[in-house]
Amino acid sequence: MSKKSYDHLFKIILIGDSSVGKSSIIFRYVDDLFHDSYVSTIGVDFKTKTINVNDNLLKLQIWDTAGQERFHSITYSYYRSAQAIVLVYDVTNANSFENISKWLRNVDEYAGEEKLKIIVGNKCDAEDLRAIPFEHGEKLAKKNNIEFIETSAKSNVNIDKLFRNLSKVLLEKGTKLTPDGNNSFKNYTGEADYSIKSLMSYTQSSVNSLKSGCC
Ligand SMILES: Nc1nc2c(ncn2[C@@H]2O[C@H](COP(=O)(O)OP(=O)(O)O)[C@@H](O)[C@H]2O)c(=O)[nH]1
Ligand SMILES: [Mg+2]
Repeated sequence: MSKKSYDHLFKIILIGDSSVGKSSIIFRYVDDLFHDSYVSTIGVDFKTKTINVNDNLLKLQIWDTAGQERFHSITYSYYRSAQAIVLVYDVTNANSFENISKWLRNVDEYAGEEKLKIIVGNKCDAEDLRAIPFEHGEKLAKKNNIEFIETSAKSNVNIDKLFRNLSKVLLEKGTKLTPDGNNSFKNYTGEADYSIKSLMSYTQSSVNSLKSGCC
């Protein structure tokens, strides 16, 4: 009889235009590798990493997208079982930033229910080529009431923090958010359905630590 090797399983998916660095972020996080020229297709749909957060073993199943990105249409089935959605753009590519709004609409349309979301501006190491200032990313995220962080898969900036803090929020949701519990989430209404559906309104206060700059 095998004992479960983790306490919680969280599914996190990365979406965004092609070439923004989604696969690179996952590679860096899971394998601590970076490929400068070309990141080959992962070959499987997800990679897993088990981390310890507050004495809980969390198994993160991190899903990549390959190919579908250019259609801006990831299927409902891809979104529905995820607990968290990471929307990635490339700070050196204005188009990829403008398309974040499309990706957000896509999530609203297909995810079915509210998910924990975060906008990620990747490639913040490439300061010379930067097209989107940090503040623009921050403003877009604020407008949509979701969190924001800049990362670099290349220089390994904020990659660990991105997943660790997402995991903390997911864990808090699972372990602390009870109808009569003394939770730290603002706007909590005390509804019986305190599952992930209600999470998004609370994330503003609970993941403030995600709000940090980059390079
Ligand atoms: N400078 C820089 N380049 C990156 C970074 N992340 C990815 N890249 C490069 O951007 C290209 C596309 O990356 P990839 O992970 O395949 O993007 P995906 O299509 O979103 O999965 C590759 O040439 C990577 O080496 C980063 O943080 N900084
Ligand atoms: Mg890829």
